Amino acid sequence: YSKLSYAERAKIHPHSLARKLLRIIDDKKSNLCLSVDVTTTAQVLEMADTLGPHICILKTHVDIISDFTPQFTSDLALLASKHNFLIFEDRKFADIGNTVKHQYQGGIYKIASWAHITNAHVVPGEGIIDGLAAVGKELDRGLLLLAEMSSSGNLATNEYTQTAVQMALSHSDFVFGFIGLRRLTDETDMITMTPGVGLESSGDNLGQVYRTPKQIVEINGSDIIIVGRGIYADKSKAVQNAIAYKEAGWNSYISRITQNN
Ligand code: UP6
Repeated sequence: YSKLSYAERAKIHPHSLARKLLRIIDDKKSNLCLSVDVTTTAQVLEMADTLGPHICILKTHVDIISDFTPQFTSDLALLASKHNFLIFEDRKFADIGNTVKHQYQGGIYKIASWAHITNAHVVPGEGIIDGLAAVGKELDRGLLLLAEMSSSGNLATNEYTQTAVQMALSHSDFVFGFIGLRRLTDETDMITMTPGVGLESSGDNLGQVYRTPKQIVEINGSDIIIVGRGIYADKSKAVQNAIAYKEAGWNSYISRITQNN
C-alpha cells in the first residue's frame, strides 16, 4: 500500500471512515494532522479556523481545556465541516472494556459524539477494542491503536508492537490504523499516523523526540504527520508553518510513491 496513491486507496479501503479520510487527504493535498495542545476553547477554535484549510485532521486533548462546554464541540464540528477535516480526540484509552466504554460515550466530554477518530493503548488486551467498538461502530467512528510511540525510552517496541499489529488486523472492522513511527503491515491497509514530527527541533526537555517529514513519510512509509508545537509555538507564524509542514509531508509522499523500487 505504500506505493499506492491516497486516491487509489480511498477507492478500495474496507473501512468507511478511512475512505473518507483518504479522500480528504487527496482533495486537500494534505497529510498533515494538527495537534492543538492549548488550554482554552477560544485558542482551539481560532487555530481550527485559521489552519483548518491546510490540514486533514485536527487532533485534540479535550481534558487539558480549562473552559470546556458542550457548545465547544458543536463549534468545532462546524469548523470541521467548513474546512473539511476530521476530528481526532487523542484520548489514549488504557483500561478494561467496560470502563473505556463509559469513558468514550459518557462523562462530561461524550467523546464518541463528536470525535471521528480516537485511539487506545493495547496494554489491557483485546477487550479495550471491543468496549470502544460497542460505542463507536454504530456511529461510524474509527480507532487507532498505539503500536509505537515517539518519546524516548517508551516500552512500545518489538513484541509489544507486533501484538498491537495482530490486534488491529483481527479487529479491522473498527480499527483502521496505528499511531506508529513507520508502516507496520501490508496485510491490510492500516493508516499510520506519526507524532513527534519537527522540521527544526530534535526534541523537548520532557522526552519528546522529533523526526523529519521526509524520514517519516518517504523513508518509513507512514501516511500522516502529526505536528503540534512545530506549527504554533510562534503564533505569528502558525499559518506559514502549517503550509511548510503540509508541503513537506506532501512532497515526501510524492517522492515515496514515485520511486522505482
Ligand atoms: N503524541 C506524541 N507521541 C506519541 C503519541 N502521541 O507526541 O507517541 C502526541 C502528544 C501531543 C502530540 O500527546 O499531543 O502528539 C505531539 O505534539 P508536539 O508536536 O507539540 O510535540
